[in-house]
Amino acid sequence: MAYETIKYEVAEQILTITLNRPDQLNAFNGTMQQELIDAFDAADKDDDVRAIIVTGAGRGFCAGQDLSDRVTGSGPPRDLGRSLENFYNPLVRRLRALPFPVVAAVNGTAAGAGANIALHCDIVVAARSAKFVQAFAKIGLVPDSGGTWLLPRLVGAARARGLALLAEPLSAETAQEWGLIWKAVDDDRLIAEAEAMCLQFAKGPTIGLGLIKRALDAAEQNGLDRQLDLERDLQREAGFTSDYAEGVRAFMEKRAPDFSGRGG
Ligand code: T3D
Repeated sequence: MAYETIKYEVAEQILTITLNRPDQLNAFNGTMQQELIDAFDAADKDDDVRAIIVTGAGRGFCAGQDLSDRVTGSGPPRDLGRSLENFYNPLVRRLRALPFPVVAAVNGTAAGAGANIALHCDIVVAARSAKFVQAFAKIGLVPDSGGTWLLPRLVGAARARGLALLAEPLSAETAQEWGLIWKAVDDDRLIAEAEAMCLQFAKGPTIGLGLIKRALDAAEQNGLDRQLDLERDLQREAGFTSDYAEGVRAFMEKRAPDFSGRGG
């Protein structure tokens, strides 16, 4: 698909979305906001897509909102609540609702909303040279794109407060050590690692993987009783898929399963 500020490339049922404004460290302008939401919509509708990699062109992953669009002159200040309502919040909801795995391949600095959008992906792999920065406090803003919700859940209250209030860059290795991300890898291995993971997903039981995502998302809100009920319902759904039947058959026949994808 042809976009101006992102690249959208599908191969072997894996969609790679590359944020592509490298001179601005892939910061979000209005066009990139629209294009990214559109790309997620298109992927959701395309049964040929069974996993997504999100990465950045050039030396950065994404520097959050493009601040050159936010310089205030003598006019009234912009309503940033509206910006969240119209773009960042729908983007996060769209991303988290995708019914198959999304891997962030964080190739360089991920700052502001760019960091939090990466952290909403199901798996975050980062180049060892990459950094995560909750840059908001440096310009008088509050972590958004779900940052205040994610950070304490991922790294605990003390580290969340340090990251949000100090706004200092966190190295990929420390991010891994703290449990903020899945793993840090050598820079030249980043895309290969993300692709290997997505190949596994693209050959996997896609409906089942989507149900796992739903269960883990719901667990953020549910008590044990509700979660047990939900696991019952989702397991029932998984158990009726042809992929489950194929998984069991393949196991018994000591061969690799041939899962059927999003229709499975
Ligand atoms: O506004 C709303 O709608 C509300 C929602 C807000 C969501 C947000 O994301 S708010 C947070 C916005 N982002 C930031 O505050 C981060 C600003 N950038 C930085 O702090 C640093 O650039 C980085 C820590 C990300 C990277 O530092 P470094 O030293 O590696 O690179 P650099 O030299 O600062 O940046 C390289 C170029 O990218 C530079 O341009 P130049 O001088 O080469 O022409 C720089 O201006 C540009 N750039 C980096 N970040 C942004 C940006 N241009 C526009 N907007 C940016 N966010």
